[in-house]
Amino acid sequence: MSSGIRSSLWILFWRNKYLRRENMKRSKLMVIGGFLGAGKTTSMIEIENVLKTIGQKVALITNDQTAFQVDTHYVETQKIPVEEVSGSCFCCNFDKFKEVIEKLQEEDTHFILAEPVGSCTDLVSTIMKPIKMGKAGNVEILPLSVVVEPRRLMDLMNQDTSLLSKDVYYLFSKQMEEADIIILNKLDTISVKDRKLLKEFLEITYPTSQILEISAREGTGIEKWLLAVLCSDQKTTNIKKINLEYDTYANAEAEMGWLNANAQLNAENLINGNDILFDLGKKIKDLITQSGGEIGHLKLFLKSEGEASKISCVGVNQPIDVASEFTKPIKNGDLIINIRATVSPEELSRITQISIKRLEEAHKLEVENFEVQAFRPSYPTPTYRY
Ligand SMILES: Nc1nc2c(ncn2[C@@H]2O[C@H](COP(=O)(O)OP(=O)(O)O)[C@@H](O)[C@H]2O)c(=O)[nH]1
Ligand SMILES: [Mg+2]
Repeated sequence: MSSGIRSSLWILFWRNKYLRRENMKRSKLMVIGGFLGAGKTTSMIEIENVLKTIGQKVALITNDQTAFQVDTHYVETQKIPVEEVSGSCFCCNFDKFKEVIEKLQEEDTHFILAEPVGSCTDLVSTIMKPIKMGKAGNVEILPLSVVVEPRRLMDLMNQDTSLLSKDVYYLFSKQMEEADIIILNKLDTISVKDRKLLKEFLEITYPTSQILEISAREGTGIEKWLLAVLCSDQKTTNIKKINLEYDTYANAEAEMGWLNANAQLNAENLINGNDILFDLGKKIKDLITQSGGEIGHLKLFLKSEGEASKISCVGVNQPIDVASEFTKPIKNGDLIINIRATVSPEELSRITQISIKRLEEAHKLEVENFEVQAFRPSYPTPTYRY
């Protein structure tokens, strides 16, 4: 190829790239915050289900302090495009968050749904305002929604600190204070009377937030939420800068031990993957209860031959919830464990090791290539804070 042709092609390439950028539709970015186990991931999957019916291309961004995220793998099994920011929260690793947003924009994603770490707050100052100011490129930022679980809200309302400390409830309350829209989730789990009580409490305590009610599990209230988000005015949303005591916030975050692990399971004979996962979850839950801790969110995920099983537990007094199951027996699989609980990282590692060992003995299987990361979240140091 002559150098003339080569340089013409080069000019054409850059011209097309420029024109593509110019004509590229702005992606909408919806950030969904909320405490551990409130139902953020479940809600995002439901939102994607609604948006795809009108031809919208949707992608999710998951976030965690470290690798091996159950949410990412679970969303993938739902056949939804997903990107992960791991190693720190969006606010403390804004550059990575920006990189992922730009990648999804390049892929012509109409709607990006992003879930910050469940123990994160101060999102308006550290995420929403920087994005509004163009720090993550040409993306349209939608109002901040914060999902809330009725049981935790009831404890906050009753000032009941028997499960979580005052500092954790401070963080939980700050999450709602900065929200444009507070989403009271899991309506299917509460009585009409409690629903009324909680809604009134939210309206009185957070008078500048819009309160909506959903059941992400049943898919109710999702369209109304989307309507509220899309009818909002950019000028009057994402503006609630909270007065946040960072030392108390950091203490609250660090009260939780964090454990992420992955491993391979190999069985001698065919086994029931659903039973295995449930057994493991039950053992971990029992040991956390015995050690006097509260579970923020315990998630287990097992994948084998294109199928997966996922279970979750969001409190020592809460049941183990099965989100998806295998339809046939398995012989091996990839296991991911995510635990956030008010237990030291060392204790969480010990609990996990014991539970794995018992699983091997009870089900005649081997757990191999076991990798574990256990720690307490470090002091939050946001990239931007406006
Ligand atoms: N009953 C009920 N359970 C729900 C609902 N939404 C989420 N969950 C369950 O709550 C647990 C935590 O949900 P998840 O979306 O992972 O929470 P996240 O940590 O906020 O992302 C899972 O077991 C979900 O199946 C709901 O509307 N009703
Ligand atoms: Mg989640």
